[in-house]
Amino acid sequence: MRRPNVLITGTPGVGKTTLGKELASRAGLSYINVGDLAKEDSCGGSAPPNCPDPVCAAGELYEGFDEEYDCPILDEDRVIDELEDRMREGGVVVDYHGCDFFPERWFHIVFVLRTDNSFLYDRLESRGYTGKKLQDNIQCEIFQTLYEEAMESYKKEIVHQLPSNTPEDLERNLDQIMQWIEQWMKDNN
Ligand code: DAT
Repeated sequence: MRRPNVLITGTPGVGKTTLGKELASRAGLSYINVGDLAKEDSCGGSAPPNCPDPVCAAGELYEGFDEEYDCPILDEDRVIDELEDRMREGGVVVDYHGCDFFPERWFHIVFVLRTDNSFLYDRLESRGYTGKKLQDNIQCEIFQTLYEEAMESYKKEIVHQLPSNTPEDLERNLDQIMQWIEQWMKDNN
């Protein structure tokens, strides 16, 4: 049975993980958080390239550390190699705050979650973001950076924006995506 690959993208804090995990669970798909992929080893993702574990796969998925933003820099080519087989099989929900480095052929549909500033500000603040990191993420949402990145990276007709402000939005989005998946499965099997 063929199953679609779904990309959930958007600014940090818009609700990708909340939606992605619930969607995967309801639809019986697998869920991959690309940011967490590299953290699944003993260093906890916090310390590459200085992980004490000599065979740490996590360190291999990073190519450095961004001091300004206090976050690891993904080695995009290695992430792609790591995921290729699973993506070819299908049935994967991918969650990441970037989308231009994935192969276009991987995804059958792309959702860009959007959140109003006031909501997003509160969510990022309660996540402990402050100063430049907080401001830059808010600006990323204002400039619809991820939406434009998605529109440039995939066929426009497979890219959809979804509001992600309230729990009602979440439920509506889940219902809509579930319907789309069911239709895709009918059309492709
Ligand atoms: P992301 O994965 O995009 O960084 P998240 O799923 O971790 O975002 O969500 C960030 C916070 O916002 C978290 O506390 C859950 C909450 N949240 C997510 N979607 C929401 C929604 N539709 N309505 C209200 N809160 C939401």
